Amino acid sequence: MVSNVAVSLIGVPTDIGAGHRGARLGPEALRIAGLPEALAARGVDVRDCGNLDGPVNPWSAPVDGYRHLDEVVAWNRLLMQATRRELEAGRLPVMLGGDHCLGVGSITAVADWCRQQGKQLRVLWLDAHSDFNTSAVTPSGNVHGMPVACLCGLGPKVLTHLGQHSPALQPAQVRQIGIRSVDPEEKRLIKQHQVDVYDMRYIDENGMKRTMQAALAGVDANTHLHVSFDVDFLDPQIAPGVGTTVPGGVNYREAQLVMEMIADTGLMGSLDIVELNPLLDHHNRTAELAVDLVESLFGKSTLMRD
Ligand SMILES: [Mn+2]
Repeated sequence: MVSNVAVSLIGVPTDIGAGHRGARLGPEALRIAGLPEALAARGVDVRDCGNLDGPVNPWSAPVDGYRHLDEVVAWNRLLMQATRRELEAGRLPVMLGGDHCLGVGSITAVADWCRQQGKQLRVLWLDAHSDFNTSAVTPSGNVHGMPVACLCGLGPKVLTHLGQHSPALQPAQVRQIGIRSVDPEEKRLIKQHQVDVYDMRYIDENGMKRTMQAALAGVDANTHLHVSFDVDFLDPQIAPGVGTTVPGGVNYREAQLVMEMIADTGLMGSLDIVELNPLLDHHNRTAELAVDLVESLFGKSTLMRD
């Protein structure tokens, strides 16, 4: 049970970096699925900051390898500022996305904050994809496939230099879990930059407990854990409401274990919930599942313990 935690929900209703429209409805779907009430029931002090208000999605073709780069930057700058504000207020920011390009803004703010506070930052990237594309190798130009690369200094200067330091992150600070779809050139980049990837085969062979022990190895009381939860991490059979479903994902029990093992550390300092697309969902069940898992992140156990 997490207590004395103050959480700020930051809605970011945009699909500016995605290949399908609809993730802009994610924040409302998470609220309707009862996220604020569920956290309050855990004893969490919840403040819903409402939604950020950024540019509309022009739904235009890529220019120089990026779709909607100006708008992507505008949304990420707004989110970075909002995230920093909540961190400075001593609160745990929870970003309600929106697509995963927004991870640049939230994590840049968190990285700046951790540097300032002398904290070690570890990013857990729960995702079907590595999101390590660059304009040179992206098949689509959709920036939601690029945030990890941007955070590690590969990408357009407007995104790699969003915060006070560039790069915001070193690849060694990132652990990717659930990966099962990586573009060929992206794979080369991941290997070159030595990103620590726990793909589905690793999970199949080692089990989720050992996977999480490996991903959490080396964290200590001075670690700030940032969890970037792309809903496509989950198997599409249980989480159909995302634009980029990939079969063979994490099942319900595995996902619960991931969340509970993160909660057990007591180190989570910030969270993204991204890529939920209610237009592709069935009766909001994916949002309800996301809320269920976030409850576990905040200490609700499915097991007969404490
Ligand atoms: Mn993603």
